[in-house]
Amino acid sequence: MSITKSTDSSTMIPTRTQVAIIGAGPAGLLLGQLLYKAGIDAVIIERQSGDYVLGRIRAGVIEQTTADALDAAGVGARMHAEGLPHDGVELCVDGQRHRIDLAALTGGKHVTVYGQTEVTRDLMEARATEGLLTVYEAQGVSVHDLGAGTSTGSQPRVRFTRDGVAHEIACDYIAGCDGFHGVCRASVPAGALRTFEKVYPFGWLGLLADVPPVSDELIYVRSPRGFALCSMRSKTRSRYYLQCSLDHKVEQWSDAAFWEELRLRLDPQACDELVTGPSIEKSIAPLRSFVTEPMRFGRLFLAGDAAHIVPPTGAKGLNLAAADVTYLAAALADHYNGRDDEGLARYSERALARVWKAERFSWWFTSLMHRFPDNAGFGDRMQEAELAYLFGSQAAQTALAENYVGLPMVLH
Ligand code: RFL
Ligand code: PHB
Repeated sequence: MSITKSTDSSTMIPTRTQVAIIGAGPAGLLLGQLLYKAGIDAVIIERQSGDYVLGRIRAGVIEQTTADALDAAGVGARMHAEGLPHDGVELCVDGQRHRIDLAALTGGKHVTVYGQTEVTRDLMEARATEGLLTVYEAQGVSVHDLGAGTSTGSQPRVRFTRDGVAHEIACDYIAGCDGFHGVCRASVPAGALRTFEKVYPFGWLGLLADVPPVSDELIYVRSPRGFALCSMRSKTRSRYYLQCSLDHKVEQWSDAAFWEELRLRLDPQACDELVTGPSIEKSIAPLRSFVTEPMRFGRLFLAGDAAHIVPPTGAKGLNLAAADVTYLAAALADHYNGRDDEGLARYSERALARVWKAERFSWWFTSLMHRFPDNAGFGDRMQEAELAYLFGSQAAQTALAENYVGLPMVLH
């Protein structure tokens, strides 16, 4: 059984569904599974191939609320078996490491290190097992009749082409899970949404390699040469990042140059213990904070990166996407079970309350740990004072730990 195959023939694509989900990233796939569990009919429409989606190397840290959502969707088994529970993280500042004891500071909470690729694979597999439809390689996807300000009878539609055949799916609701560059947010009339944005003057160069991690826990590094992160996917696969200039191209970075630069940013013990090897993947990601308000326009609900972006320093992007679709799935279940529409009415407000707190944490952690090109002088001293305060204050460490393991979700 291929988990990334969409349809055997385009005749299988229906003309109607209850919820059309645009995008088969973690937000769209998890929403699809939660809706299936609630007995709600949904089709996922994705512009890329399934293999392309699985090939994207992204997040690695799963909060407890995300793990709970994956369990609720019936796809948590492999994460529990293969994921690595982490009770702490380390911050390395100017060559000295400080451990933040996440479990002790949060009453026993932890995060799980389990790659986004694996989460995606588990969700795709569950979808294929249940025979649920994902239309991959849909071209020219467009959304219509979103219904804001019209009568309740309005019926949204999704149009696209697959294998040269044009399709239209009518639905009750559209879930815009199509990421930052997707079509859903862009289809809302100008002026109906307000956006907030901060672009950072650097990127992250990431490298994946089949070498054992340098340490049992993640190390976030602030050094005079810039930020670095030592992360992992398993006990035999490591993920490292280096802060880099935005004009750098990935082709400029040989594996040898990457490892050499990483060594220059690590503490002496990590340098001694670092195991290097050929890269499996290397890529550069820009860093951005971005929020759309509200996360709804009529019968279109935005979720995940389609509605907001965080810089990866706080490891919040995938987790926010999971929280959004947990709110949305519960709201749609209440609607279709005839309970009430309060969840749909309050979706944006509830999701945004959590989003803004994660935006604040990701911005704070990014600002604390990176070298800013124009920061020499006062800005550097502020970082140093903040770090000295953090390492000397249990209250400050508790604030970091609470945010890192993930803030609670308020469902009702
Ligand atoms: P995605 O994953 O971007 O998926 C959107 C999907 O929509 C498709 N699409 C369309 N489909 C149909 N029609 C169109 N017109 C379409 N336009 C786009 C796309 O092909 C895609 O398949 O968004 P989603 O589902 O909201 O998930 C968000 C997460 O992927 C993202 O927030 C995280 O990866 C962010 N992130 C991290 N998050 C964490 O929680 N923990 C981490 O440790 C973490 N590390 C990271 C990260 C992101 C990174 N990069 C590369 C930005 C590390 C990095 C380096
Ligand atoms: C990752 O492993 O890709 C990762 C871990 C923690 C972060 C960001 C990315 O904060």
